[in-house]
Amino acid sequence: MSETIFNKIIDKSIPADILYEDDDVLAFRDINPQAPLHFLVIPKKQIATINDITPDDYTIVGKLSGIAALIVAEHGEADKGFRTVMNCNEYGGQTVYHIHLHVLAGKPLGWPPYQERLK
Ligand code: DGP
Repeated sequence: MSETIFNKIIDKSIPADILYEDDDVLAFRDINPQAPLHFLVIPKKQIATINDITPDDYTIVGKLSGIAALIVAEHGEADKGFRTVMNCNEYGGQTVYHIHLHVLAGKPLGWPPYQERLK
């Protein structure tokens, strides 16, 4: 599996605005924010896509949501609400092949996220 830019953020060879870190999870602000608070929560272990998650990863993948909620609460946005999204592959809009939970908060978020008709 080829490394991604997120490995460089994990090993601190490129900077990021880090919001949370422990032995197996890192959270940092998205470089191209789509909401007043937009950050990514990633496992330090590289898992390329949701399709590559194995049962051994279920605990860490669940932890991404728990840490997301913790950080949103720290920013005072938990009660108003927020959205988490994990894109997968081309049709899902994934551009970095190291799974990451997008967390968007701080404004009302439209739903559905696009207006194309179902084919
Ligand atoms: P996705 O399209 O779901 O794969 O989202 C990838 C996100 O990663 C995108 O919203 C922008 C963000 N991103 C890409 N490169 C960097 C980077 O070098 N630093 C930070 N902080 N975010 C990045």
